[in-house]
Amino acid sequence: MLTGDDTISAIATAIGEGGIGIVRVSGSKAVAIADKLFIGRTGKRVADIMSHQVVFGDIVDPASDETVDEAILIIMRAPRSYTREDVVEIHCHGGPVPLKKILDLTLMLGARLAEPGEFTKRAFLNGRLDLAQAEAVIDIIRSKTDASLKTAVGNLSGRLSAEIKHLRHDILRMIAQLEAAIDFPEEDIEEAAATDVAELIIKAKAEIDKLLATAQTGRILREGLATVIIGKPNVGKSSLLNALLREKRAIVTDIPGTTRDIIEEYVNIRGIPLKIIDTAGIRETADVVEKIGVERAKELVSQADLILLLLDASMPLSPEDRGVLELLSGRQAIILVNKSDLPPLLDFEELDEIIGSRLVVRISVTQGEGLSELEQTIVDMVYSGQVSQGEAAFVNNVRHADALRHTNQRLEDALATIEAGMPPDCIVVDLRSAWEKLGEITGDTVGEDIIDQIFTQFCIGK
Ligand SMILES: Nc1nc2c(ncn2[C@@H]2O[C@H](COP(=O)(O)OP(=O)(O)OP(=O)(O)O)[C@@H](O)[C@H]2O)c(=O)[nH]1
Ligand SMILES: [Mg+2]
Repeated sequence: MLTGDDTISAIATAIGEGGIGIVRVSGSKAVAIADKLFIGRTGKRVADIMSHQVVFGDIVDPASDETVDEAILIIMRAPRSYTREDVVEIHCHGGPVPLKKILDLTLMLGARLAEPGEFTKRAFLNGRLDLAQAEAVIDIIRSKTDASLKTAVGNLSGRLSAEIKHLRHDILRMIAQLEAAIDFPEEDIEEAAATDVAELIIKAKAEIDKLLATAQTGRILREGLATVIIGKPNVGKSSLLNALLREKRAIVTDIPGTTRDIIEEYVNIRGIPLKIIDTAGIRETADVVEKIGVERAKELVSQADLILLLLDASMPLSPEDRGVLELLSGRQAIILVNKSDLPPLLDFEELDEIIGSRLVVRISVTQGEGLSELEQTIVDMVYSGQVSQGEAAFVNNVRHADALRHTNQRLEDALATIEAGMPPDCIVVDLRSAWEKLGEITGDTVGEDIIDQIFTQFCIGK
């Protein structure tokens, strides 16, 4: 595939003040553009600089001959570059003004402003990366913990892609086997081929199931475990958020109804990113602002991966507590009995009757007790025996998981076709469609709309 011959340019570093900033230019005119705005201290022309060499010099506005900034220039000639096109990187001082001026110069000299993700899109279209690898690039940039980084880096290096390629290869071999059998008119040869293929399909399905088993953990590592803290007013929800964050983020007072809005923060719990939300205490209330907060809290509960429900050990269960406990039905939750440093008044037997086999952890946020047990409980829940801790998940992306599930469905169709004693060409139709579904992951068989959708999630300059 060709990417067109226009040359793109963008500021590749984050906007703001920094030690250095980088303007990146990619395309057939990249070197010519750099030649017009860069004067090397040795006087060497940009066009004469060897690929992958670093030169020091000045960025000079050709219209006014004014020096914009000192800079270092790196030229990476096609195909040995990120996009596989000619790429020039201009490393200048990391301020918004010099960066913007240098970017403007490149645009004036014939480059076009890059769209979000366009460098990586070109890398994909030019075969430098497959689609799963390109998606891993954004996952690396966005990774929230070491564990999420590890999965993303694994996928950039082609870990998932290798599995997918291997599965697609297996399916192609099955197709070939069936097609060879079609050429023989004897019934029993067709039947034998179908029996062979059925066995291979079962094997392939098992491999896909293995990949899918990592999907839930992978998604959590990538997006964060959506966690809400709920409980009646004053049980210590905001105190818990602060303790997990190890900073005083939310306001804590002894006045019930302190938190009125929703507070959302990322917390790193032993490598698992938690997108943790502190809510307004849930109770019947006449206060309009608080009421909205309570409604929102209920809504959040319905969307959460994990609910941390707080109770107060120093008080008997109240109707408010029972109301909050009712929200849990069918949801993954840990019940935290807080304030266990105070004289206990909570009736645990009564609680057990209501909650059955749900996990209960006794904590005291102010004393820092039970928090490490809570962290371990969360870790165990997330990994839940499917992926051993420390081993990175393969599938961390909903798109990939969906494609794998669909592939499995098509493989099941193929099995049903075999079961029904249909001729080999019917089995081949199902297998082809499974093969195509798998190809969506690596981008071998994917529509332009999906490609565009993926790359618009990137930042400009990536
Ligand atoms: N003794 C004791 N007090 C605690 C503990 N945890 C929190 N508190 C106190 O309980 C009070 C309420 O704490 P918050 O964290 O504001 O409670 P909240 O659930 O966020 O309250 P609302 O925002 O009003 O719903 C504060 O005075 C905290 O210091 C604990 O483990 N032991
Ligand atoms: Mg609060």
